Amino acid sequence: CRRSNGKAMKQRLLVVANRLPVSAVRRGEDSWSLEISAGGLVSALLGVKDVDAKWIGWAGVNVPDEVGQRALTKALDEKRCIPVFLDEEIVHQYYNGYCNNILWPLFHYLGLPQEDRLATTRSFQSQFDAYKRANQMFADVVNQHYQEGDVVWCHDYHLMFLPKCLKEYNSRMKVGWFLHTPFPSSEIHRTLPSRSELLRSVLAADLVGFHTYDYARHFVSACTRILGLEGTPEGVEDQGRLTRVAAFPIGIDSDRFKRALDLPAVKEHINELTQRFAGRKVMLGVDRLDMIKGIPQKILAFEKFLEENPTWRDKVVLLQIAVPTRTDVPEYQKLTSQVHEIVGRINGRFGTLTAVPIHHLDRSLDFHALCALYAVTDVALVTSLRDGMNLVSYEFVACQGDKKGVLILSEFAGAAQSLGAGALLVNPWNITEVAASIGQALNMPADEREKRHRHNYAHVTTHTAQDWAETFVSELNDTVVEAQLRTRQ
Ligand code: ADQ
Repeated sequence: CRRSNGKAMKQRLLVVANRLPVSAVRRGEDSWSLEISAGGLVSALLGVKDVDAKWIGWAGVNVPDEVGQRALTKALDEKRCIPVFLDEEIVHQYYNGYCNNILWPLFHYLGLPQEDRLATTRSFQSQFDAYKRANQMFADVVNQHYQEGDVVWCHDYHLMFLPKCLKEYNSRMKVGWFLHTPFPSSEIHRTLPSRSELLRSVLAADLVGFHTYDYARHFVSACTRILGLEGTPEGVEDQGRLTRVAAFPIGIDSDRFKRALDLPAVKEHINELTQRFAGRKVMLGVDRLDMIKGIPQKILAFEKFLEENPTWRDKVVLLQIAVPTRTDVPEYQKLTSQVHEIVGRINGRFGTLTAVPIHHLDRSLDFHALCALYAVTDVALVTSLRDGMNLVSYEFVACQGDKKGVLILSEFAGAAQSLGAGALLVNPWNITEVAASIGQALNMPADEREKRHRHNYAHVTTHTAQDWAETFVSELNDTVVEAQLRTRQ
């Protein structure tokens, strides 16, 4: 706490992310309805003690007129949110272009776009320019709302240019940056045309955080190999100034899941699902429909398992819930059709008149329905090809009470480093291995399931989202002091 006029004041935290945690729908010229999304990040930050958090970000809608902008700003203010207004063109170039076509696949080891080279190079530059312009617009809004003593926490690959813009406004601003995706090997990052500029702007932050130690190490290697700077055990040093680099593994608000399981409506839903799938083991996949989640690989592994284990065919069902994302992008449309085709083939092959082995839903489920599904699941299958952390694996563990289901988890998800001892780790590219792990999970003796579950449950309930946020913010406070001391020495 800070003190002002003898009164204790909470420290203000400005959380800057591409998207605000609200969905905004325009109801009239000057009226908006807002719904706050109760995701992990929101509950994490609400739970940080002695901190008064405000969000800054894009509301996800184009608001070209001033009347609409004023009304939305006012409505958001009540939710402790501050909007950054981005027009359609900049969203197209910055968000769809540079963020999602370039940085997202690259950071997940899928490489840079490889269509017509010249076209890519040309559009690459204009997309990068738009990225920098958008980051500057975020910085302008932060600067307008910043007060001495505030801490600014920037999130994710959308805002890698932001720390530099903020420090240009005010070098005493305390700035942290956290990446929610993996940071790739420096050999991958090297292929990015704007590799140095992005690294330098991230280094302007006082604290740089990643989900795992490996990502932090990759980042430090990129700074040493590409920029020729010195990596130290604490971070990266440039002309006497230290940028602290560390791992801060995120968690979930596990109590929120536990509370949901006690609700009568959720209990009823659990009973319905239990009856519906009686006599069958339930396997579950919950993912955004994205290339990185390895959904086709997962389904092919399940097919292989059914092929090799005929006695299981009418005793197991795979529920795959996939929320469509970026539905306007041809690559994502292709992925959707590919998944549908594989599911159709497998259901045609192994289904009967009364039952099919795979239930695939292209949609999001509400929180309570999701909790009920996690609770009735015997085996959760997370086969991401790369994933910063993967919270679905945590949520599944949090919702397993007496059931003590098994988690099959990709070794390429950050969560493998925290839940690795309790889960069955797999290489999602190796379909034979995943199929064998499905068999191992379904046949696992109760005492082994119990032991593995106990390990994971202890981790998920003691490394929560709130701990994650608190640790980052407190380390950010300490680090800035340390960095300033060092420059003064
Ligand atoms: P995501 O790629 O979105 O997040 P993940 O961590 O699994 O991946 O979080 C997804 C969230 O969406 C979970 O809370 C899950 O419950 C929800 N969700 C997914 N599918 C759903 C469905 N069909 N219906 C309802 N809800 C669904 C990014 C990174 C991750 C990192 C997080 C947090 O890619 O690696 O773990 O940020 O840092």
